[in-house]
Amino acid sequence: MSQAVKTYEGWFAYHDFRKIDWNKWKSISPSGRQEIILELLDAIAEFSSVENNNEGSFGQYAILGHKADLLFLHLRPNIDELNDIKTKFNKLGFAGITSNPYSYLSVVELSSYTIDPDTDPLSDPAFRERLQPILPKTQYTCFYPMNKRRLGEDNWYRISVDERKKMMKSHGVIGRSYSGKVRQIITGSIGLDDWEWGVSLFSDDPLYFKKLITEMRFDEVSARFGEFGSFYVGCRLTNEMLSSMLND
Ligand code: 76R
Repeated sequence: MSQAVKTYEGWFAYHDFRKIDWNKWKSISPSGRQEIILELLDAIAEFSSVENNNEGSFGQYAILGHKADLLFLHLRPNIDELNDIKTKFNKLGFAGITSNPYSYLSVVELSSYTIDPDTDPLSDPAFRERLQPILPKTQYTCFYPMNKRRLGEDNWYRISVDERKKMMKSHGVIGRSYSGKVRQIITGSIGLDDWEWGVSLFSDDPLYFKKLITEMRFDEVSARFGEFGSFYVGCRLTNEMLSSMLND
């Protein structure tokens, strides 16, 4: 039996993907639409206010393609708050003109593969910041869920800890070569959602997503063990951009 990896958990993450029913939206009177937008912006102000006291983080994005139109991304210390957020959002007038094609529940996770066993990560402020991250204010985001394969010789969960460490080191070296270009937040979701991890990437240039992910595909840990779900790419929305997206 191989040894489980020690992990450190931080804030819980709720990726709430929404699709807008534009016909329904256009059937509402201009003043009714205005009311709904104002109510939505009020809720958004409340969602983002947690960042002021370091009690969570919030981001909103316009999603490209047919899979969704919007992503509301919440980080909070516990899932009770995420549940309250869900209920609050669903009571908004805006929720009535959207559907919920996808969502993802996970928790910010750092694994001990590349951490010196003699350090106490929890007393390190930089480490805390990685477990309780304020979402980067980059222009673009990319989200996808993934698994580590369990098939014959390619069973991640039967590989020795030393071998996994070696592979994760090489993975980290590729990742760090994108330092300053791509920020990643890895969230663990074993027992929380359908895949084992959520990968949330942030960059000011979407081509870096393609280049980084391509490079990782050729690295052993992704080439042998990576299994991926659907990809969602979004543009960060300011409140003004969100209002003008909804106004005609
Ligand atoms: O060295 C370190 O301090 C951190 C090293 C590191 C770990 C342990 C690291 C670095 N990652 C780690 C863990 Mn990662 N990561 C992904 C993907 O598309 C793919 O092929 C995989 C999706 C990307 C794009 C990515 C990016 N990483 C993990 C884990 C958990 C594994 C486990 O516990 O078994 C997963 C699932 C995963 C997946 N990784 C980095 C990056 C980037 C950009 C870095 C450098 C980050 C930095 O320097 O801050």
